[in-house]
Amino acid sequence: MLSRRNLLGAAAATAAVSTAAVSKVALAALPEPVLQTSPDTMPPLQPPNGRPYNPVVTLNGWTLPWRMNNGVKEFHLVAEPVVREMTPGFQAHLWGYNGQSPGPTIEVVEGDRVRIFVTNKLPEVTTIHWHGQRLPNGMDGVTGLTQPAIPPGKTFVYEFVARRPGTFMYHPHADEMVQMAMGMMGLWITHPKGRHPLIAEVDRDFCFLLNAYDIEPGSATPRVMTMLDFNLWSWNSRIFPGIDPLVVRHNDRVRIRVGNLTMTNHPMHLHGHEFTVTGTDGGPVPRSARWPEVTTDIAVGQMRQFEFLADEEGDWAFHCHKSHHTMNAMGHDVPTMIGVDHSGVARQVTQLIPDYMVMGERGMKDMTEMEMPLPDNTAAMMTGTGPFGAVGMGGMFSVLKVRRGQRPGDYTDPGWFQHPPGTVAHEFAGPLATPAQAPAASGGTSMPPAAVPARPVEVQVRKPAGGHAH
Ligand SMILES: [Cu+2]
Repeated sequence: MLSRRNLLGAAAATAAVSTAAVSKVALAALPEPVLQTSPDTMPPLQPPNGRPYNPVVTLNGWTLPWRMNNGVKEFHLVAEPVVREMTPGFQAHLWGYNGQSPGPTIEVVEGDRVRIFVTNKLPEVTTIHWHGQRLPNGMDGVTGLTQPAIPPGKTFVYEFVARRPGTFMYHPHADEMVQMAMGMMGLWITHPKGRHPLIAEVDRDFCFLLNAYDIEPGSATPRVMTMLDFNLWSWNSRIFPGIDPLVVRHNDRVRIRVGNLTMTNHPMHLHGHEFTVTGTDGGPVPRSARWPEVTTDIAVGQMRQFEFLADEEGDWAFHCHKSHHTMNAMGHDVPTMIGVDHSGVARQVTQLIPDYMVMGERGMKDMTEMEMPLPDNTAAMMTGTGPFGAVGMGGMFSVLKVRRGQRPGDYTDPGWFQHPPGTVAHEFAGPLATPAQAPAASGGTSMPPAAVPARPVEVQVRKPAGGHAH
């Protein structure tokens, strides 16, 4: 048996093995961990020391303060169980860092020497992998391969120079399936030192991670064995309407950085503007390789940063374009009832089950207004209220709010957009026209009768000659 004294000695030896470059003085003085439990979007953390940079805004998140120690930026991450409000009324029991899932964003500057203390308060081993970074192999955080796992109750230290500017993330490389399904992840931004030819200076710089959970309505802990059939699609472990709007000033240059740590791809779609993908976790995209988009697909384990000029005022939807990802917890067993008249059945069932409700015979939109009793701890499937009624969305959905009156650096929600008169789609009030019938080719049938034998069809392909037709 090891005595307590020997145990401490063993721990110190383990730490020394993995952190040969760290001085004993640094180890002796562990920085106080900073905790944050509010789900609100925190204002950007202006750097109090070190090289200056323009900080990011983590959607429904925050940036971890550091301690400067002889020119080294020291951070302290604590891996621990957390309670995350995913949307008002719905609390999830997740694992995260420093009081939250995702963990805090780490912001440093190209060339910074960074030392990160990682304390494990989980019931099992963990590590942290610094996704996308150039670093010494032994700092890469892969359990068993590049370091011993961090046992519960122990603190390890990572140290490296942030060599490359860009958008990165961190997550465990230990029991990953469980630990990422439980919400362990965070963003890492390395700002360029000075002006960079491929990295534009922007007025607003937002970041968030795509994550997904499978939490049975009425319960609070994710099912960690789920591979594809997640029921909560989130940004920074928040679901609409719990995701804060991205508030910008009219004509701001805006950058949005998104990382995907779910099990599927997410085509991110912005309304009202075109954007350009300016960087990935591999670095800035060469200018010659950039093109305009309104949707960019983000595959698993990828990061994308995209930029645009916010020159159209309004409340612009910004969401994943997979329609199932803009919904909240749902029963996947709900049959499609569109077009089925089951009022007779409903009457009979109601005699047995008074609360029975018929759903979906006119589509599912009715569910947005339905006063259906929900279990205590869950989110409505399609929810959110806008100035014109129910939004009928959930999951990976938010709003880009572009306002003339927004002050520089002000991220407070300006409320709903006041549309100029005559610029909102409205009911047509004129006389209705009789539907015109498009001329049919033969006898009014839209498909050729089956009896007609198939004949070879001659196709002529003509290249445009000379000028194009207009
Ligand atoms: Cu999606």
